[in-house]
Amino acid sequence: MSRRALVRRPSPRLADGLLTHIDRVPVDLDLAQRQWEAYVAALQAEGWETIEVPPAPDCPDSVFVEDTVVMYADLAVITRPGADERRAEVTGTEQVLRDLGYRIAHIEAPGTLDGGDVLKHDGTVWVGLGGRTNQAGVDQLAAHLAPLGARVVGVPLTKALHLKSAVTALPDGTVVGWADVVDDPTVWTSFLAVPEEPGSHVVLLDEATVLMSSAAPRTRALYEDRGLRVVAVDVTEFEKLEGCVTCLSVRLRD
Ligand code: CIR
Repeated sequence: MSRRALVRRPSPRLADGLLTHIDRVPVDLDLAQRQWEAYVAALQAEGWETIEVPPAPDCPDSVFVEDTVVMYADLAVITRPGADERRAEVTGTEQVLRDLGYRIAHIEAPGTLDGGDVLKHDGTVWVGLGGRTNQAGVDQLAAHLAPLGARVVGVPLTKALHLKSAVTALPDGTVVGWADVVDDPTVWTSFLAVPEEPGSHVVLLDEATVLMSSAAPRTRALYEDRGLRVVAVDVTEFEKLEGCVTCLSVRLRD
């Protein structure tokens, strides 16, 4: 199985990105660029080939490429982002995935769905129903993924921007989250509350390795105690825009 990941370099307008739950603080563009390069280098060092989606300099949030597509096996479901300001971002992602040979489907109006709301593990796809993703979006995703055997489950999301701002999953399926922003942890049979908010975001690099923010050292230790290897990166400039490690890439596994 090849391991490839889409990434998209930051827009020069990154500092104008949308904010919903936090106040705007100055963003250091040069530092953001360096952090992005280090993030990409970390993926590559772990054996992931990175593929750049053409930059979208006019779209401040375009670096958060995760929101533009949901991958499932050989199918790319191009999203219809919940924020109008982000709708133009999907074009570049679709073109790259088409050129790579993936089958393409679309979320269409009145549906909205952001990739950051979609958490997949072992055939189950949880989708946060919050400010960005609506029921029509979830229903359309379920229809696209049903032939592939996926079970799509809508979950309430009122306290975080995206589902994956609140929870992600470890390789063994344990869902990890920052309890303050998780509406209903009983959705998951195995839920682990982590001690730091940025610790709830992990990108699975392989069955024993996770990528996470270096802003959560206690959570890192907790994961290491569970036998995981942790790769940590600085993503402070993206965290200022409500982004995290998951939003900055889309893993392709076929
Ligand atoms: C937004 O509000 O859309 C961006 N400022 C942050 C998007 C982060 N993406 C994600 O959590 N998947």
